[in-house]
Amino acid sequence: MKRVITYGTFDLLHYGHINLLKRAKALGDYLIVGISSDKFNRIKGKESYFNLNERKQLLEAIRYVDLVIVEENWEQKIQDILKYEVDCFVIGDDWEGEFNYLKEYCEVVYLERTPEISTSKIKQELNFT
Ligand code: C2G
Repeated sequence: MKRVITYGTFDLLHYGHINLLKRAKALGDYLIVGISSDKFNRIKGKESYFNLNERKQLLEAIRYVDLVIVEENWEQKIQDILKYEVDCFVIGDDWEGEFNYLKEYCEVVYLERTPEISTSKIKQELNFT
């Protein structure tokens, strides 16, 4: 069984997120998603509309997602990859090159972002600051 992992905040879940998760799952048989905690979001400089539990509930309802774990920091990826015996790390190409250090442990794939949609765009258009 080929195990894939990805990470993100996944706030205000939208079709760009779903496109990423769908393609990530297609690269293997089992998809793990590391969802950023509210505390880690602040470290990333993000303020999510939905809190961790609300975002986790949404992600767990997606047919492509097999397991959701919590992402607490930048450093946990290697231990996650080892712990869950991950074969492939996937993330959007807005992160192109940032996670090449993981190539020592698994495949690293950067997938094209879905154009025209983002959580920040949704917030701006709905005047949510
Ligand atoms: N994404 C996408 N297309 C969009 C928007 C997002 O493909 N239009 C992808 C991103 O590239 C990312 C995933 O969806 O792979 C989740 O996006 P975010 O929630 O913005 O995640 P981010 O804040 O980039 O967190 O340690 C990694 C970080 O936690 C990644």
